[in-house]
Amino acid sequence: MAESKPTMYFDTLPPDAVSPELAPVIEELGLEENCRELAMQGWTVVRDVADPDFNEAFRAKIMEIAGNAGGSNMLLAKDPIFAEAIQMPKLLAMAEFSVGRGFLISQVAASVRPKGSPAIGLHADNNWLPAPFPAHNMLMTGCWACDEYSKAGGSTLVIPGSQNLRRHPTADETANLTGAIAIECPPGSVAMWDGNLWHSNWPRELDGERVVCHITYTRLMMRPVEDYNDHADALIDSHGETMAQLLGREDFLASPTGADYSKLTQTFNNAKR
Ligand SMILES: O=C(O)CCC(=O)C(=O)O
Repeated sequence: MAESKPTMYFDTLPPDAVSPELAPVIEELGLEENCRELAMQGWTVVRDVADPDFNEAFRAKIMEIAGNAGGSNMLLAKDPIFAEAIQMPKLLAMAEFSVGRGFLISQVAASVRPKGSPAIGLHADNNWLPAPFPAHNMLMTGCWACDEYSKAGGSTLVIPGSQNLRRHPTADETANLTGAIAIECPPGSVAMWDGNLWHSNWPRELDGERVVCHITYTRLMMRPVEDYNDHADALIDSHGETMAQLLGREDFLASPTGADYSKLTQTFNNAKR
């Protein structure tokens, strides 16, 4: 039987619109208010993403893999529970709303923060995008709070309104954290934000540790059309450093080991020049 050809769209959905195809899913999952909050304030908390048994098993697995090191990444490759987590229906629906149909997984990492853990530092996750940030969101991060999120417990901090500035914070803004508030939510919730929102986390003052899985979904665009991965080593051997840059080997993205943090600042700087 001949395959039917998809009809070409000639319009683009506005950044805060839910597509007609996604609307019934959002309604069934009770996410209308979350979509409104994510569009209007740049962040939202989705509760009960999984049942308490899953949350408990998820926390235990993260502790097993990352407990001693304080964190881990490339988690999809380390245990099947992460594939289950990133495909929870509420997360997939919010990701499609935020970063569009056909979105990709960008990062599945975990952090384990004991008492006294320092703050991560204020930033917008659009770290490798130049400002002004585009109207459509490019990157959606969800922090799966395996434990209760509170300020004393070292929860995520957000600067309400920063998402409207469509730029990276300055050094002063990063130091001052003016207007910062804590996200507070029960275990098993996922706090999520768009790539524009300035955020960090509070130092942890409580005993025990804060266990979080950081899940980032990204819009599908800006990948190269041609996949040279199988040819990259030979091309770089023959042509050197410029070829390494052209094939994405000189930045911290798409790293087979998760992220090459020695290249992180350089990558973020490149995006601003
Ligand atoms: O650990 C947190 O609360 C914030 C994490 C964060 O900044 C991120 O995942 O982009």
